[in-house]
Amino acid sequence: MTILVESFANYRQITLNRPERLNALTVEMATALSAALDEAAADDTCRALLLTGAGRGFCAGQDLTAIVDAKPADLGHLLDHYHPLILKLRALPIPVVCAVNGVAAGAGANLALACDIVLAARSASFVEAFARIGLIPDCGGTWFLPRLIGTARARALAMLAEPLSAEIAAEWGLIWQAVEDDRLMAEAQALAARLATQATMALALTKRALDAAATNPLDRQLDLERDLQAEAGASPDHREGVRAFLDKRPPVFTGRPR
Ligand code: LHQ
Repeated sequence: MTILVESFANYRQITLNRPERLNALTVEMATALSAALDEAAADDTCRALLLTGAGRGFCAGQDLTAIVDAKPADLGHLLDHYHPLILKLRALPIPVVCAVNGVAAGAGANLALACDIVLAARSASFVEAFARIGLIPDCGGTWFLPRLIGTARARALAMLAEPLSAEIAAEWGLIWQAVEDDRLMAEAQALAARLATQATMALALTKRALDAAATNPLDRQLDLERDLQAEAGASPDHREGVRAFLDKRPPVFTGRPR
């Protein structure tokens, strides 16, 4: 199986599972991942997702053995499998934590960057490897990089294809945190479990607003915030949050829209 799905109390863990190839991506894997995202989204009890990789790597990007003889059009067709996955991850109405357990290269790096909160093991690295094989960063790389770390760093990473350590990635704001290798999964699971107890709908709407902000002018973004706030305000979790604050007790969120 190219991916493994484990269910915990309120969240699911998806593990990319081709460790002998550093979890390099194939169409089969992308299809399985896409189905796993759909299943997670359809399950009301699943209120967060954790994505990680089996073995010593997170994901080495496209499996190069599969494209060695590919025609130019084939590369485009391949991305027809990967790019919808990136959009699906961004639009998922639950938070997605990524635990980058080892090297994240090419599309694998950008798959990690598409997640909401990225933790990486201190020994992990990020490589926008595309330039090494005469390609451009895909799977959102040219969108995520400049937004996360600014154009100067984005251009150098994309053009030089040098590995970036987890620590510098965190320092630059490419990811949330670098953590000790032996603490990675415990911390990532604790984070997913914590997010799974939060007000799920508000988190989903927050994702939407943050993504829209990348292209909206301020006036349109303020209108969007007003509309989404009205939606969030109609949720039982909003009422519970306010009540819990006034009662001086921790809130108990259900994650249900009504
Ligand atoms: C691999 C791979 C790999 C196959 C390691 N494929 N076997 C999408 C579709 C359409 C158009 C094109 O673009 C894309 C998006 C992309 O992702 S393009 C970019 C593809 N990825 C790369 O170019 C990265 C290639 N890999 C590497 O540069 C290195 O393997 C990294 C830096 C990831 C890790 O280096 P090391 O830690 O030294 O490991 P390694 O190179 O020894 O790899 C371990 C094994 O995994 C090895 O196999 P072997 O049989 O010798 O043990 C590699 O051949 C295999 N492997 N990446 N992408």
